[in-house]
Amino acid sequence: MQVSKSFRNIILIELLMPVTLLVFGIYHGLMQVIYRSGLIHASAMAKIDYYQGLTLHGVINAVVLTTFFAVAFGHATIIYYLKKEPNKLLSRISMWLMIIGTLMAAAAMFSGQASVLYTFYPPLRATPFFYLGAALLIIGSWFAFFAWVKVYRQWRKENPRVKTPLAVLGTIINFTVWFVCTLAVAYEVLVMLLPWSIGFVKTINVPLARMLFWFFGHALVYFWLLPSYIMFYTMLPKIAGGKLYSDNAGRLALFLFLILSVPVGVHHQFSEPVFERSTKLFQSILTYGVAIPSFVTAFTIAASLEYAGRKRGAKGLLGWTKKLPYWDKNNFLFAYLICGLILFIFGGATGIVNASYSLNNIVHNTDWMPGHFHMTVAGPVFLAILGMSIYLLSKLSGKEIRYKNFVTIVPYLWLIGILLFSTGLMWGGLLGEPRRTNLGMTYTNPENSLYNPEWVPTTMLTLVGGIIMTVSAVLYFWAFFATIFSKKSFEPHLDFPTAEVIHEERELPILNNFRPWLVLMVIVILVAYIPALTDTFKFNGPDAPPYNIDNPMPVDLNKF
Ligand code: HAS
Repeated sequence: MQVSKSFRNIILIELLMPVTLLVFGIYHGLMQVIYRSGLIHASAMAKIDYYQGLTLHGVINAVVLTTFFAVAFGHATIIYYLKKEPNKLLSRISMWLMIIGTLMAAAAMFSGQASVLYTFYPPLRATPFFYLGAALLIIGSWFAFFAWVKVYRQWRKENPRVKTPLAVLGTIINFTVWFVCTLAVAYEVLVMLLPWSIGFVKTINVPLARMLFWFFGHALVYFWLLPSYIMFYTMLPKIAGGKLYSDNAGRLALFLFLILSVPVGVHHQFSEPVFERSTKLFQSILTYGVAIPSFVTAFTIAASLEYAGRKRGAKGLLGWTKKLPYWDKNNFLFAYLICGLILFIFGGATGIVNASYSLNNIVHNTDWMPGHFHMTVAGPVFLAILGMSIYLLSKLSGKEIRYKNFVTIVPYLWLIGILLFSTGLMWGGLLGEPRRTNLGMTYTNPENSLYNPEWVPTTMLTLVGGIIMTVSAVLYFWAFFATIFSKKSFEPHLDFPTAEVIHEERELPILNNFRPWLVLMVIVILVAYIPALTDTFKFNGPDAPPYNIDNPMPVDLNKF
């Protein structure tokens, strides 16, 4: 279908800007494995300090890239499936707020005044520009959502009997979760961190700030994940050569995310004494609950892929796995989505380990954790973003993708890289290797009295994985930027491969109505978070003064 020039530009800018920043994000990822393996024993490289690089890596890859992509992909799905364009003014305001916010946060990080990692836990303190930038990025994404709600309501009025297209349902659910969870982080940033960072207030309630962060932080991971789920349900069966096994299953999974994505944040804080055991137990149970929509997805998508494989002539129990279009250059999206799914089998399993209160005690704050989350956010999420970004870039700019061989091989290299990298991290984690630590300065430096030879093979394996991932990313950038700089060769348009369903299922009104799910969402959040909130006031201890990452003394000591 045709898309107006202004929307084509909005989407293309929202894809181009984060992919360009990603060059720095990937570079700092490589630096992490180099520092930690002990290949260098330094606290900084090219005047960028270890924690500054780690902050750039986390914020660019996990916050900027994912938010921009979710908005760009959201615009594309709304326009394509509703055949209507959202309000242009709101969409432009959204884009500019996100760009300005990102530039402010980037300037703060590059200047070394915001080395607070992507979780920006107080009492670590950043310059106010960082917090303002983060707030603008989030608020900008809300404007896009407001524009979609408006256009969706119009569409609903005009099509009262038509089922909401699955991709649109997914987009609206995703941004509802996002809107609700970002209210908490907006409060944390604007009401707590910003005045404290400017110096208007001297101290901060650390447990409250962390709780508000994780209210946002775990829902954030599903905000990253749902665009990939939209692709798994609506596009993957088609590009695999088959059909979707169950549309109702997809709707159910998406609605379950609406009620269960937010009220699980305390599972990141199991080791914090501020929460009562009952608060932790309840959120731990809900965490097992939020794995259910992913199990539903695993079975539905596996059944859809099996159908595709059998249609391609597969025989036997597992013959279908060999008949899928793994190496089809003209259908490269398949490779990105299947590699993401394979990684998510391990990412999901390790998440379930984390959810157990007792097992969590062993792995929390060790390298197990980045091992887990690179098989989720750097697995299905990142690969779907890469695949879809170059796909949309080509369609909306009217340029043929250059170096399709590279584009097709990227996800397989990435898959191998992540498998080695995460195995190294998780193996190290089980041996007590700490996360967020420049191991090369001490534990992996034979000259240092703290040297621990047990962590040499683990960090070396992580290094090999990290190098393969970097090679894969370089090939992707090569193809992406070569495509941008190539000549236009066809009329720009928007087109998504969209799967039909295998059999028409009975229409269940509950799966086409947001209201009951929204009510349930509010109830579950209140039940899970009222005790958590009360705990942070009951057991919080004295408020904390600000610190910088490189100094164990509070900032501006004279004042405290
Ligand atoms: Fe997690 C920590 C629990 C999912 C990301 N998680 C993190 C952090 C991040 C993160 C970034 O309970 C660290 C934050 C920090 O900096 O401290 N996580 C879970 C659970 C799930 C889960 C239960 N996490 C994710 C996703 C993420 C993500 C998704 C990003 C996108 N996570 C935790 C916990 C912690 C945690 C604790 C805190 C730990 C601590 O102590 O700090 C579940 O949602 C997972 C369910 C997934 C499945 C897998 C389904 C499999 C599918 C693939 C099927 C394959 C097919 C292909 C069909 C049940 C869908 C077959 C075809 C062939 C050809 C083979």
